[in-house]
Amino acid sequence: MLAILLVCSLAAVNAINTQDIRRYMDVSFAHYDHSPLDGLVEENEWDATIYREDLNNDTCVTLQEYLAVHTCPQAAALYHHYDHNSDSCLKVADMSQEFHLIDHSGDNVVSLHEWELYFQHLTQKLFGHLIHGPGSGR
Ligand SMILES: *[C@@H]1O[C@H](CO)[C@@H](O)[C@H](O)[C@H]1NC(C)=O
Ligand SMILES: [Ca+2]
Ligand SMILES: [Ca+2]
Repeated sequence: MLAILLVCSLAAVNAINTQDIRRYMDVSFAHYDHSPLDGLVEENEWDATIYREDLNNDTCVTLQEYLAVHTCPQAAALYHHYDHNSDSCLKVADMSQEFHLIDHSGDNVVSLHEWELYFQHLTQKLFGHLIHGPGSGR
């Protein structure tokens, strides 16, 4: 999924600042928003990204499949974050659960603002030690 490209890009840069993070997030949002292209990310746009990682088409994305698609060192941490019920299968249900976390306002669509908040929290949670910026105390 493109979300991991975002996270990998962020983690790959040593001294990233909050301005870079925002630019990466805006680009990734635009990639997700395509059907329909309406300035919002709908759940179908979010959930569909999992099919590309399901290499054997059995509706379960294993860690092995995930790491075959995403080779950055942070991929395993992100996989475990998304695997909500820890059954070692990323499924549409996991993606759906995550979507509703991103949709903070609960209106079943994700705005750019919700997207930015979510990825700020996610990157802080998983890779906070890598992110430098105003207010980070470094
Ligand atoms: C899985 O589905 C994709 C897209 O429909 C197809 O390109 C691919 O060959 C399929 N892979 C297997 C192992 O069936
Ligand atoms: Ca859309
Ligand atoms: Ca699979």
